Amino acid sequence: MLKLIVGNRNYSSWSLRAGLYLRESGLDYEEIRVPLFTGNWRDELLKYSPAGRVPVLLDGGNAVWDSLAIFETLAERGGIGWPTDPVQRSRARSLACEMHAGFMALRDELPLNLRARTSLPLDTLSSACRAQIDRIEAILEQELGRSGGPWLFGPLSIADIMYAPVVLRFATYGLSTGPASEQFLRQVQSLSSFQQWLELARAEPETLEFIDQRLPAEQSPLTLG
Ligand SMILES: N[C@@H](CCC(=O)N[C@@H](CS)C(=O)NCC(=O)O)C(=O)O
Repeated sequence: MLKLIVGNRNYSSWSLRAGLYLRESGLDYEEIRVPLFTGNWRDELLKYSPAGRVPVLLDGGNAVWDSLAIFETLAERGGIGWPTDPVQRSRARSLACEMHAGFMALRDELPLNLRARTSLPLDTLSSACRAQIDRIEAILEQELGRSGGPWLFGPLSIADIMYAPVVLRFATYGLSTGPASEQFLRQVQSLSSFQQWLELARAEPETLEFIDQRLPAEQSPLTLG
């Protein structure tokens, strides 16, 4: 059976993507959690993948690491793939790669923290981060406008999986970024796979101070969200 190695479900955005991908693809698999930054997590991860990062897919004796490699591999086996139209497909691939390789300020300043809710004024963010938020809104607005929804290219595709965590970050930090982000957020939250993941995230015992400290002191992520 396929095995998927994931990190902390509350904090790891790449694990979330892979978890959504496998659940939505309806593939039979087992999830193994290695909580990052906890105990001997690094040694534990290195047992599964030389890259030492999550997610990792174990397919018998074969390890597939890095999210896009996992999605491409499983798309060949009936998992969620790309739009069928070649032009749409190349756009979807471009957007997926843009997410995979970029948005660093946004990642640094708005770390994933699914169970937390706070309100972060936009002017506390760097101009690079604000420009990246604007870029996300523009992407979502353009693609949802073009496809008519419910997902970026109509049916759920790898591109949607790539953009799902970013709107969840906007929800955590109470950022009102625009109607397209809000529409896309509602769509992600409507997935039973996401609700299941969130429930597991809420039940995780560990907290990561360097992420939680992004929240005002009086707001504990364990009691909010
Ligand atoms: N390019 C990788 C990124 C994976 C990644 O950075 N995962 C984070 C968790 S979200 C991780 O394993 N961090 C461990 C570390 O920073 O050493 C992918 O697409 O899967």
